[in-house]
Amino acid sequence: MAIAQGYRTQLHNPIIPGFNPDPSCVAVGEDYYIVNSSFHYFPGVPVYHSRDLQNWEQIGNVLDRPSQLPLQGANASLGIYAPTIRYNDGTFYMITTNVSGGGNFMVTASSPAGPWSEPVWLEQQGIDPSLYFEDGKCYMVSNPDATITLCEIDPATGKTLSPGKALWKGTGGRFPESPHIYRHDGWYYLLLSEGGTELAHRITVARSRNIYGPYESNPANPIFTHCSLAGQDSNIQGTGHGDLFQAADGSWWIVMLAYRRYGGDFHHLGRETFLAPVSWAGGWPVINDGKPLAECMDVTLPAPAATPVPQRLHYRFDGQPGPEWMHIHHPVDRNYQFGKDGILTLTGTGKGFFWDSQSPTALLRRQQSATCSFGSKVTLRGDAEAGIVIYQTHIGFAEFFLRKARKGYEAVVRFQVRSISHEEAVVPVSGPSAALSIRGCGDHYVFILNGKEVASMDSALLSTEVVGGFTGVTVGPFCIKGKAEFDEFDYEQEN
Ligand code: 6LW
Repeated sequence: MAIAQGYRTQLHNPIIPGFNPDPSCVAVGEDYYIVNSSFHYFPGVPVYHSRDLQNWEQIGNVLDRPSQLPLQGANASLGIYAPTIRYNDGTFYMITTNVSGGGNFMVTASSPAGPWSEPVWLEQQGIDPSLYFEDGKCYMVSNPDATITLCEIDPATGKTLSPGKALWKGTGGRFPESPHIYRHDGWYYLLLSEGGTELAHRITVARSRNIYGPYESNPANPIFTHCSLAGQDSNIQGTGHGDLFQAADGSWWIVMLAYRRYGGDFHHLGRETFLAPVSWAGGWPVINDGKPLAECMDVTLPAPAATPVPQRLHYRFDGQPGPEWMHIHHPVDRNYQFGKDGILTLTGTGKGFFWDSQSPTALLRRQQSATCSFGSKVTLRGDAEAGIVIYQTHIGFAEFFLRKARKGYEAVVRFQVRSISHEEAVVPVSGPSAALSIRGCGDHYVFILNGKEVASMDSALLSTEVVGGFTGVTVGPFCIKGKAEFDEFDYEQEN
């Protein structure tokens, strides 16, 4: 194969920071698309596009209609698990599992920005389904009974056309998952992750001359993990759940998830999407020359890439919000009014975030850097409770809000950490309006009322290790009860 003539540069990892786990990538010509899992959020499964592999723009969400995404009973550990994106014969496919409603399904589109079809439900269960197309046939793999299993399906109806064939259980690590099949130099490769999505996460691979097996395990397995001597000191941990792809210049790459730790062995931003180069040696894929991932890596990209710039976003809510904005479950539309004057008016439901089965009134986006700042000017209309939130799970969030006091109004900083609900600060304010902002400072947050610091919080208290879930923190305006106006929302982050 020709040696790739690319652009030597420094790659900044993660390529898609913040809560963007379980990445899958497809290359179509010089365009690259990544999808990620979304759990109990609506809309679900973000789609990112890039032409340089460094800078990724969210161009939509695959599941943007309630009919595609039943979320009843879902929480930050349920709902939509790992998606796979593939392209065949002019059609994009996204296959995933809704673990709280219906199991495995796929949707199709002629453009990854959408619209995507209604779900086609699939018979073979197990999580992390993937597709492989060859010679007019469509194969599906997933992991029922902790065994990677292959069947042929009719992609139009989802009907299974061949009985499930057990291919591999992995090398003996727990949770063999995230299977993908590829063809290279006459071999079929079966890429897996084992060890679970935490510290022991690892990527393993097997190969066969026949798609149905038998598959031989790579003697060098695991081919990638930070749960090793080389990786133990890295701040990046949990590396796994990879998907290989070949770029337009012939070079091979892998996207995978990993998380970065803050304030000890804690991560609150969620599992993020990382990129690494792949080479082939002795008929096996080698990831990043066997070296651990780093936040800055010397690589040869297929196209010149701009260095990512810090983001300063100034949201005026004067129309439908962009694709980065999400809700917990399906929103009650009438509770969100996007004014022509850029003012967002939210109406509370009386239910807050400590609630599993209903959508609280909140507009949330991923916190994509540990160093960031966000906030809004909030005005209550009468007896309301509203402000800004950092949300991880229904048992892990921090609210900074205004409410009516016995006399006048007050600003409150309230933490929910597992079973503890705690008011860290209660500060009188002169009227129903105040500027509320939160600064993320890596291992802690600072809460700022009208320009003055009033409280702080360890970000570890909102970490996955403490409050669970498969997600990462999201931030934004919310209203618990009554009505409140938000005069624009600012979000700034350092990379
Ligand atoms: C996902 C599984 C995993 O389905 O975590 O890290 C699960 N890997 O493959 C949820 O994200």
